Amino acid sequence: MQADRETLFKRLWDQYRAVTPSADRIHRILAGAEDGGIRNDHIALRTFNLEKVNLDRLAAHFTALGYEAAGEYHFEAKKLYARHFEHEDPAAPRVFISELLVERFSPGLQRIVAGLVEQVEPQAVAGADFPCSGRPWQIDYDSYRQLLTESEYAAWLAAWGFRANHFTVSINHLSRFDSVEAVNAALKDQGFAINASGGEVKGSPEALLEQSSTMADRAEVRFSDRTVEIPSCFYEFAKRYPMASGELYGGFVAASADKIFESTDAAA
Ligand code: OOG
Ligand code: NI
Repeated sequence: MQADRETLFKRLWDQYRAVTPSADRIHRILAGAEDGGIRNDHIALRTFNLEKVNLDRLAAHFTALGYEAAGEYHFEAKKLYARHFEHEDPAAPRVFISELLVERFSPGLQRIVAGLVEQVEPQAVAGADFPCSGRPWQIDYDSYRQLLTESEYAAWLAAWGFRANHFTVSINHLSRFDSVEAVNAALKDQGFAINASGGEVKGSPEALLEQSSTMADRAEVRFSDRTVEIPSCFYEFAKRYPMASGELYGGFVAASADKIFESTDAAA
């Protein structure tokens, strides 16, 4: 079972790195000499809430590996619902899965998304590699642009499909940095853009979670009619604080997550 989990996370990581050249550079900056010392706090995946590919379908791959459903989160303005999943092994990253509430969008967006999901083979969704299977549909550039006018999330998902959209370094497990501010300063010094939506540090010690993220790298996507460079994936940094019990808080903070989603927006 653990071997299966390691295989899935290795595939997710390799798939993520392939379109996120910043990831290796950031690893080197944060871990320094003691490489291998990076602990992942969580990863995140995105999907549409249509039956064939919804949050539960993605989550099934993680619950099969021993993960259990934990917190749930609502994002009214972005029209998203999310849950996070935890594993009893503290070395296993949490998994944050969100889904777009497709029925709340225009008939035009609903039509495009239905056309994408129609192309998905149900056997592919059940396959062990589904969470890192990438984009199981064809999409033309105009449809991508149309989705972008209503939902950046919808457009990103339509272009990139099923993959980790970010990995998250656990600052609690770093030895050279102990705050989100210090991580941000080191990365900015090296020329990385930090997501400033809602402030460069999201959350607070009182909220028991502080987070920051880079703005996504850019990578080429092959649309059915042309190849275009668009935002790909980003890196996140999280520091958790102890609850009254002394145990580190394990959940997410919706107000912060709302801004982290914007890390895949095209840079302003
Ligand atoms: C997930 C954004 C939320 C967090 O840590 O709060 C998040 C996404 O961009 O898909 O990762
Ligand atoms: Ni995150």
